[in-house]
Amino acid sequence: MKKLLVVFGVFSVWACTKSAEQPVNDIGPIIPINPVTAYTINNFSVSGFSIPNITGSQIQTGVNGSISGTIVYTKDNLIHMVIPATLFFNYPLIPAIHLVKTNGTWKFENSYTDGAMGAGRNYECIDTVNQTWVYADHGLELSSGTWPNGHIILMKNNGGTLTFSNISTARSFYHSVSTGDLNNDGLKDVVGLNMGTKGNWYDNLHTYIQNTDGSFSENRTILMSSAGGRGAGAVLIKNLFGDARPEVIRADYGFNPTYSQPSDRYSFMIYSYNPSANKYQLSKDPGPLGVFSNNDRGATSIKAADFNKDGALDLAVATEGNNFNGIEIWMNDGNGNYSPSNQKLEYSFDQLQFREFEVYDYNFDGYPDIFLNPWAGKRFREMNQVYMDNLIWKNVSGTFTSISKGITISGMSPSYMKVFFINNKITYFGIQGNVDGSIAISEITPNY
Ligand SMILES: [Ca+2]
Ligand SMILES: [Ca+2]
Ligand SMILES: [Ca+2]
Ligand SMILES: [Ca+2]
Repeated sequence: MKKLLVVFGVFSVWACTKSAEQPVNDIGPIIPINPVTAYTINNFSVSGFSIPNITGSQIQTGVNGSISGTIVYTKDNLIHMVIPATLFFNYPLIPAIHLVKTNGTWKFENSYTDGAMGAGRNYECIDTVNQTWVYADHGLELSSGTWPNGHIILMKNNGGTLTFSNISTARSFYHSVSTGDLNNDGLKDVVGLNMGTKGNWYDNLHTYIQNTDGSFSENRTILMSSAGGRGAGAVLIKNLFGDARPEVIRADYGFNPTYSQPSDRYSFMIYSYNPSANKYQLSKDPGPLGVFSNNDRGATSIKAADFNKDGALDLAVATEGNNFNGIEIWMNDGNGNYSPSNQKLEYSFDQLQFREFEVYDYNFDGYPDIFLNPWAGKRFREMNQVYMDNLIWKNVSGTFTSISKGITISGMSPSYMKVFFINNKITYFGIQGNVDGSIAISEITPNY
């Protein structure tokens, strides 16, 4: 049905354009169909607002530094944008900025001190109906002094306003977060992955079980991921195998003392629920199969999708390293055994930096495609131009490929771009904070 609507929509545009130029009863020479529009763009400026005790210049730096945390979602037919602005290396913390698109234009709605984050590093929507989101905040990376660390934060929509509250109890360097029903009570729980904590809970994975009143309680026993010193950078909760409970995937970051060669220190582990033990236990540890083939790398995010349409969920893992970021695809053999495919997307920093990526089947062919959220590099933008072709990794019948449509947008140089799928259409949001405290938003719909 979705596919039908899209095809019809495109056809309507052609039909309109054509009939405007050539009456239907004109039997003349065949006129070529007008070229399909490469993209549409709408530019906005959100200005004339202020945030208490924050200067325009701080809003500029803060907005431009929030590539990891900015989200866009729709609720009650309005499009919302939340920007957890951050100076990243120094105080003050900046209240989270809430923008809403009403009557076709973006407007400042409010700012929230409770939503001030040092670095909103990762997020997931825990409730799509109410648009409740969970954030992983790792806190400021102060240029001097002790890093304060941050919290797992719950963001709720209440009518037109937002509320923010801490799920976690002790401040930690939360780098990744995911949600799923671990204890099978119908309520989604939260696992935050930390790379250091101020408290005494030294597990990389902090599990918080949702209570019936919507609050969360820490649970240190249902999922213990003591991993012999293996650092971790990303977590995903997803039902990979065919039982009632989701699995928890924890991807390595940093040194793995189990492996002896510098080239094979990285991998991931999968935890599954064991009914007899009534807790999650390590079920798959694919080992050093060579995906993270340099010893300077670590995982920054994981997504699961059936990339080759064989019915078994595969994994896409983003990694970062010294002058490197990329995505690698691990295939599921159908029995939950994962092995790295030869499909890799690799960029040096001067080429393209992104944080992170989305998986979405934009052309509804059943093969999920990958979209990057870029913030630097000449394959993203150069000389006031943005190169849209490099932001999609198209899945053609299970094989990822770049596109060469030549979709280049001139006259813009956003600080970063984030992709979301609004009404089933790819929408890239180019974001740029300005020194007067205004925020420029470009909404781009590429015709990939
Ligand atoms: Ca639960
Ligand atoms: Ca399962
Ligand atoms: Ca598959
Ligand atoms: Ca597709």
